[in-house]
Amino acid sequence: MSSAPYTSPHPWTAEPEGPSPLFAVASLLLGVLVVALAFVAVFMWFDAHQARDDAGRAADRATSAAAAHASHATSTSASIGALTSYAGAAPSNAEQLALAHKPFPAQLPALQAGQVASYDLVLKDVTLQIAPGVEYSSWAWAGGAPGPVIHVRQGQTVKITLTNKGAIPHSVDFHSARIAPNVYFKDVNPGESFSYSFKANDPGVYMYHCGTKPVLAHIANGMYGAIVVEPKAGVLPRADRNYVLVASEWYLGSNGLESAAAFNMTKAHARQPDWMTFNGYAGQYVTHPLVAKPGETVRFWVVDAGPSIDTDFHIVGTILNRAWVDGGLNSPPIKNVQTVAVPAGGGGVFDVRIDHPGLYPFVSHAFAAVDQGQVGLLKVGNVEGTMSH
Ligand SMILES: [Cu+2]
Repeated sequence: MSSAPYTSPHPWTAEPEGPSPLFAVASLLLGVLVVALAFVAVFMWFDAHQARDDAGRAADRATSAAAAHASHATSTSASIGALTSYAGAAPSNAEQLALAHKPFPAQLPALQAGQVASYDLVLKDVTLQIAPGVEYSSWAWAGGAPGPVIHVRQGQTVKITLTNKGAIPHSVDFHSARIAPNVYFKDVNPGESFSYSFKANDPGVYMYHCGTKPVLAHIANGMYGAIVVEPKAGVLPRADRNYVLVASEWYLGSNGLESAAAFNMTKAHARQPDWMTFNGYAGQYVTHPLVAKPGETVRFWVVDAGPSIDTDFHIVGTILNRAWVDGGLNSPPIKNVQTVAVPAGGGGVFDVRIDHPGLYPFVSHAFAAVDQGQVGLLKVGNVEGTMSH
């Protein structure tokens, strides 16, 4: 005996006891409703989460503002929440102050004789002028920021002694060294000294800086400098003058006119500096130009200390005859170029020969940097006056 094959009365279901069409439609609608409700619930959760975050941020801002107000906006970076720009702040006697300012010596210092070149670096919390009348509470070097220019010959052993006269631990990281950072770039406690050596095998111009966390704050506060590792004698074309420029940014928690400004981490994270400088002081080589005679070859050793913004090195009114990109001197230079990028944490070596007397501005051609102070003049020949560009 066999039963007739089963045939479902409902083509949309294979279930022997399938639901009625009405029940199926109702189920479908219910399903859609459940899914829709789930979406609504998820959106509401997101919305609530967002609102809570917004409220949290607003509360943080309010707390920060109150704290900043209470501390006159100068004590700590964490107390400053806004991105107010203090670019261009200047007292009425800014011009006299700029003239009275003693510029950071840009001339490449002499080499030390012998197999070992020894350098003592002293870290110190000092109040610096970073623009005419603008004071900044830095963590920098005994002589301010940048640190002393170090000049060694390829093959020399560089002996660094770091003494920490600051209030918190610091360290020093040399980009020209090939040594274990955990061993040599270690934190040195206040009041202590630490020495290490490395062999300067790689010619070029390099950054050195404090590498203690948060590195952004330590560099932005002034803990950076340049080391020139000159190739063996006769390798480079002759230069009549050598100038070292260290580009950097300053992030201020106040305008620095009434009292010294402190570092502002919010602006540093946003990469919104108030001032940008060569060798630590806005426009110092506009009022005190670097000099050359017509026809001389001038070599610029440029480091961009950042901490975060590149420098697009350019000299107005001429073309860079030779450019060693990224500061390494093992490769041949590129020739006759207008602008060369120097990355944050990198360097560049630039030769220029100018035949006609005049005032030739050197700039970062990312022009916001010029307005913020990263500009100087190369005065070729005996020409009068000054110019800003
Ligand atoms: Cu430091």
